[in-house]
Amino acid sequence: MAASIPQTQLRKKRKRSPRESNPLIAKYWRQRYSLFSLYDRGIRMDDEGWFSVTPEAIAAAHAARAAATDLVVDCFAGVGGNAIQFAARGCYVVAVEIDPWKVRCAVRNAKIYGVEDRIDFVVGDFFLLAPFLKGDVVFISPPWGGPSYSKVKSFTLDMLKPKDGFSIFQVAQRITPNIIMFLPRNVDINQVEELSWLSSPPLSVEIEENYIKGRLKGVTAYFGNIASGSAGFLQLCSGTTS
Ligand code: MGP
Ligand code: SAH
Repeated sequence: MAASIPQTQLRKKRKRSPRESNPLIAKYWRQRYSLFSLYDRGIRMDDEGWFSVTPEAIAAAHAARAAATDLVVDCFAGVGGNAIQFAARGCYVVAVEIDPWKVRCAVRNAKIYGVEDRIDFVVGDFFLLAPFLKGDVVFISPPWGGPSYSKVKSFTLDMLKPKDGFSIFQVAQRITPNIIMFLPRNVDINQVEELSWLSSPPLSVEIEENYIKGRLKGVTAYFGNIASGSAGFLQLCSGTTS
């Protein structure tokens, strides 16, 4: 009589992908199709790219604010999540990113989405390049200091990297007052509103919450002509994305 083999031994163990077993990346890997719907076509990211890329539906909502003919400057382009959606909207994009490896990923990712012809990738420091850049819309999603950003009750703008949010905004404003800023969900909203007062007269500002499958992922502030609402008055809305 054949000895019975325990069921647990019979079940073949599924091989976990390196990303699935990397504790830093695993939770973002599980969300991979909401980050890039075309993920399986060969999307490339590094660790920072995984936890920083804007989910596709949110990036598409950002892009929908621009006119199809607009020139957009993406100041901190990462692996291309936002630049790709602006280009897919029809905009022409100057995508600035300091890390050459991320730019290589972004170029490849843009090719997968068929929009590489609409994006000029620039490897460089946004603060050095800004005086030479022109655009109808500026998009800002700087580093938030890694996934631990959510540990604090209130994320203040001085916690943004590589400079505080007020300095970043002031540099961006010299390109155009039409600014989109993607910020942590725990950001101090009063400080975000204060950014509009850096301009004289104050800029219109609209603040939107961005959800994916009912979970709050971030907060977007729109300034200038792309904000709904009147100058100096905060327009708060809950823009459920997907
Ligand atoms: P999260 O809060 O780290 O993950 O990032 P999640 O899935 O909401 O986890 P939860 O369990 O805490 O709910 C949410 C989103 O914020 C990411 O998908 C990115 O789009 C964005 N994001 C996160 N970080 C750490 C950064 C960052 O440093 N820079 C930028 N620009 N975006 C970030
Ligand atoms: N919106 C992007 C994610 C941006 S994460 C996406 O959807 O893919 C922020 C990026 O800013 C990081 O990739 C980081 O390398 C880059 N960065 C940091 N300092 C910079 C600087 N001084 N100039 C340009 N890019 C910078």
